[in-house]
Amino acid sequence: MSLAAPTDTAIDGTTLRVGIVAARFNGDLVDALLARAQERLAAAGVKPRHLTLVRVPGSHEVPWAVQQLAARGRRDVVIALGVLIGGETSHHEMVGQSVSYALQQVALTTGTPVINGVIVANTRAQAEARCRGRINRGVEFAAAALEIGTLKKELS
Ligand code: DLZ
Repeated sequence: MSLAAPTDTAIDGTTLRVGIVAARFNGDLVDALLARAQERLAAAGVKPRHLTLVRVPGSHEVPWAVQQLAARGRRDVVIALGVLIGGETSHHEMVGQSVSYALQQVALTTGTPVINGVIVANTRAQAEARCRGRINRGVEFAAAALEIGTLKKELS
């Protein structure tokens, strides 16, 4: 764990149904996030047959696919993964904000918790550090999914 995130490390994920939506844009970095998240889920006992992975072109398309997986309570939690990197404009910030808002809307309208694993970075170096460097966001996203997915089952 890269930060002292207040997550419960003793969660049993053997019955948890998890959806993951991963963007293809900046695919090498998204794949690094995905690999770290999947390792953490597997370590908690999440079964491969309970894990659904959907790929979409870019971060902008992530919320729609998350909504498809989250609808009708078919998953206990959905993790959204993407990497937005700044260029000459602030386009990445604008997309990052709209994606963040949309993901929260999906969670609130479907009742299925959504983990916002879309990294918004100003430079590729910042993104690298968060996806496959010293800051292990993939593990953090998975740990958050285990905790909130379990809570969703308990409260349902
Ligand atoms: C077009 C675009 C750009 C410039 N940058 C990124 C990025 O850094 N990260 C990302 O996930 N996607 C990017 N995209 C693609 C958009 O998210 C989207 O797929 C396209 O605009 C098509 O709707």
